[in-house]
Amino acid sequence: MKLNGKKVFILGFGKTGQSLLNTALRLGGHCQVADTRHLENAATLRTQYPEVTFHFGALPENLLLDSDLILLSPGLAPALPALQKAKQAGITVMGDIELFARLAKAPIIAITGSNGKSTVTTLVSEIAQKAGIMVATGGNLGTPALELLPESGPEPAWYILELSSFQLDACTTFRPRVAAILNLSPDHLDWHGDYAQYGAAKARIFQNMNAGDVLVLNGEDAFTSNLPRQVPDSVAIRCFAVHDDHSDAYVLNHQLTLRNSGALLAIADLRMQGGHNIENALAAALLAEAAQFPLAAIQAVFRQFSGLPHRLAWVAEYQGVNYYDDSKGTNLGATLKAMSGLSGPLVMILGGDAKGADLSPLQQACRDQRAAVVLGKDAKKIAQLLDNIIPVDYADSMQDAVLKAASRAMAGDQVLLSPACASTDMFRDYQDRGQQFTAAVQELAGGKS
Ligand code: UMA
Ligand code: ADP
Repeated sequence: MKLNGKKVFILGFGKTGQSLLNTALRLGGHCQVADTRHLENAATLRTQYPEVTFHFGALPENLLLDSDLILLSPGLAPALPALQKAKQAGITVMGDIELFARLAKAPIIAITGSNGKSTVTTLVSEIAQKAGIMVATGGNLGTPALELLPESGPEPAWYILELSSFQLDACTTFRPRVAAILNLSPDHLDWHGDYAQYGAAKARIFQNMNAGDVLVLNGEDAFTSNLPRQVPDSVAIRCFAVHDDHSDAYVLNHQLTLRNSGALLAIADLRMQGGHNIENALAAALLAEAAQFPLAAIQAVFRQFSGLPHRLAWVAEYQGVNYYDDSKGTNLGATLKAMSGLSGPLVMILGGDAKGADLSPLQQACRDQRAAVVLGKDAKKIAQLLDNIIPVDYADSMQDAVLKAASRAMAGDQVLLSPACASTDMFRDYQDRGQQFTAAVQELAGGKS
């Protein structure tokens, strides 16, 4: 693919925008960049990329309409009026994953779903590496997909990509050879408009899959278990379902089991904790099997991998109360799973940006819990839901939230940070939120953890 002399407009200049610009320049495009923020490093950027025009603030609609190709960062919703006009004018609009798909030659394993993507992506990547197979892993997980393409030298045997609904929404020809949709629960509804469109974006992962490709689906999830009728007939579907021994991956006699290979590992030997991680392990095993990664590598990784940080991670015990960091619980589905994974009355730390979600199922889930501490943009919305159910305190910082949670907790309780919300209204990202929680808990516990 060449962009020689083409007028390319890059929208959004975060991690993805940077990778889009570098790639478009390499392909010979004449590039302009627009970002609605006023970036602090604007002057440096202009020196670093003298051939590129940068626009900060309102999107320059006229210039956009004069371009040949628009390359879109995932955070920008396609409903933006300027983008709608560009599409109507026949200008091609492409996301980073679509551009990546047109440039990459090696096959792709792609993982999406509302929750568990990063865990499953990391598991599959670790399995390949354990088996000595060269892979490049990224996407929504952190390293933008385009940065995985080698500037010179051979491509890896496989690319392993975690994909968000935003990224899939901007795909047209992208075809993974192996893919998974892990589950669906409400998230990013402010961006997509409604739940149906959010699900439709996820389903785009298989729109171009074909003969020889394998799609892994969750047989026990309301959305994914209904997808097979939409999947092209030529695609092999593999379902995981913890409780169904007619599926392709399930639990039987306390063993993770694959239909094609039999018992894989005792649940007790799976290092990751929590029922949701049994689902994640089954999904990863089916993906690894589809890519023909060896069983021994799957077993070894399942025994060793303890989970990613900020996913239901134990932080400390203080005065008989255990503190858990699930800062990556950024939507309702994740928080409900995290809550069901812990026993004992919980003191919940909730709140942030709910992204337009209806969080009312928290009422039922909090009924037998000790208390809640709420913070961030949607604190009031959550407090109103829970006010008549459990005691609710407002906090104005993470340190304040931890102190208030500690004063509500009784010996034997657990304090769980699983906010059901995005973090960026108060924190740099979910890692920053989790680190602030951990620091506050460790300070409370006097450095003991
Ligand atoms: N911007 C605008 N106008 C807008 C919105 C954003 O100009 O209307 C600009 C911002 O000012 C900023 C830039 O766009 O300068 C940010 O771009 P972006 O929001 O597309 O984010 P990136 O930095 O490119 O990071 C993205 C993913 N972020 C989102 O999809 C929001 C990262 O996932 C991903 O790791 C990275 O690409 C590499 O692929 C983060 C995420 O929160 C972890 N993802 C969501 C999730 O997991 O729930 C989908
Ligand atoms: P994602 O990348 O999709 O956000 P992660 O693997 O980072 O998923 O996990 C994020 C959070 O989602 C975890 O902290 C946990 O609370 C929850 N979670 C993980 N796996 C699952 C699953 N299979 N089903 C439901 N919730 C899950």
